[in-house]
Amino acid sequence: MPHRNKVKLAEPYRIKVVEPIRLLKREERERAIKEAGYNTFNLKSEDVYIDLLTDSGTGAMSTHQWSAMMMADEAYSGRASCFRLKKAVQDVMGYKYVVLTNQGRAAEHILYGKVLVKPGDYVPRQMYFTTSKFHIEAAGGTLVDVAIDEAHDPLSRQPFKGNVDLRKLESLIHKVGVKKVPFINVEMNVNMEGGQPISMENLRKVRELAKNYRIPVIFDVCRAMENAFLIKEREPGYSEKSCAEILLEMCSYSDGCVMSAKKDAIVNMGGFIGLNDPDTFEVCENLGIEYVGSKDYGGMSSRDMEAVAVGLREGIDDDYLASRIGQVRYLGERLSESGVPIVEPVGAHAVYLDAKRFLPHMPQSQFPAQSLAAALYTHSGVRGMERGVVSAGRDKDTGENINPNLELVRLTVPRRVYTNLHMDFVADSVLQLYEERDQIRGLKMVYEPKHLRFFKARFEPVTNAPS
Ligand code: P70
Repeated sequence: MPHRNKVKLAEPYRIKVVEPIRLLKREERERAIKEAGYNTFNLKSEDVYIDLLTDSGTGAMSTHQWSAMMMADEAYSGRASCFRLKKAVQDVMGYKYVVLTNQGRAAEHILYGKVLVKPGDYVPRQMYFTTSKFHIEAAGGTLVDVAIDEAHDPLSRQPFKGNVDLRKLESLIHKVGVKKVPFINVEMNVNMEGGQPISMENLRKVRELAKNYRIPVIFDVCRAMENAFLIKEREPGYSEKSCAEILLEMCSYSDGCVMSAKKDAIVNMGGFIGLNDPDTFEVCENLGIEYVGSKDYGGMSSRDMEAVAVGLREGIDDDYLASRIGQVRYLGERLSESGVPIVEPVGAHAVYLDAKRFLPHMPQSQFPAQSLAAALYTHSGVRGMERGVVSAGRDKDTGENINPNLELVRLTVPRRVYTNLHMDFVADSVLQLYEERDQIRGLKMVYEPKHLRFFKARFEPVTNAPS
């Protein structure tokens, strides 16, 4: 949080509307998690006390956003709301052309799946994200991890663990040939690494390398604003710049982006593709009309668009970002000070429990992160999300489970929703659970959807009988 005369500033807002929550009794929570197949995605949200499943679409909107929604122009075509949103994207991120979608994965479907990736292609990206990987693979491509080695090590305290390993990137291009690399995909504040930022220096170098090979660079900017704040804090030469200036420079090193507005733009629904090339824009806009909605709304109502337009400008405010990231850090520091194993350094949008070190007695075949997320809910009504072997899915060629090095439970903090007392409750509960960690039992999967299995998979506790 920012300081004034060494006194920590409070949140830059006051709360006008509240949403009651309550903690169910232990027996009720046990019943709820069993009925949910030990998958926190399957829980009813009214059975959850503190919901840290995701920061996506769960933020609290401001008075400015709510009042802008009243000004929405819901005409079919030529909507004023559409122009306001496109102008906001141009002002805040600098992309010339905007294709509206309903959320991030629709943008990925169109740009990655339908336009850029051909069968047999390879797409480098720091670390996979589930929906991005799905759309690249569905189009016959392969996602290749070009994250620096430190990204796979939960203990490395490198300040920019989200950096691209340029050696890995270049050797992939040499190995498969430049024609088989349709674009370089760069994520900001890399989600599956624990919310780790990429540096401006690295973005610049990726851009130079891409230029040499004439490969487009496409960013996933859903948490680029939070990444901009970490550049301001950590990278030499940026402390005097505003996050808004930093974000514009970041985006200048790309040819386009996909955006899930549900994160940094603090809305419940929305997304877009940002582009600088008019021909790619034309193709994407036409596909948008086929798949999501006509060009002036793209799957959003104008109310949604107005909220995104305002949210984009609010989300890049320095004081807001300091308070938001300060809260996540507060939770992370309370846990790490007490010896709970988490991914270091604490990310911008979430704290990630390291299930391998939390539950050293549990083999990865018993889904430690899934088991820990279920145990945390049962213990205290706090809902986190598995980000380990269940999320990683199966190898598309061998059909075997992919066993990622990072076996994590993500405690994702919604924007402007909880107070630090909520964070204290979460920290105290995780600490208590850590003391009882020997009692946490593993799980076996009893229902497995073919794709993106983590959303719907079901589990049962393993019995003590030898398997
Ligand atoms: C989360 C959400 C969404 C997301 C993302 C990045 C880096 C694209 C998207 C897709 C929601 C989610 C999605 C899949 C699995 C679990 C959770 N992330 N790129 O909670 O955007 O959801 O709008 O289609 O993080 O991290 P959208």
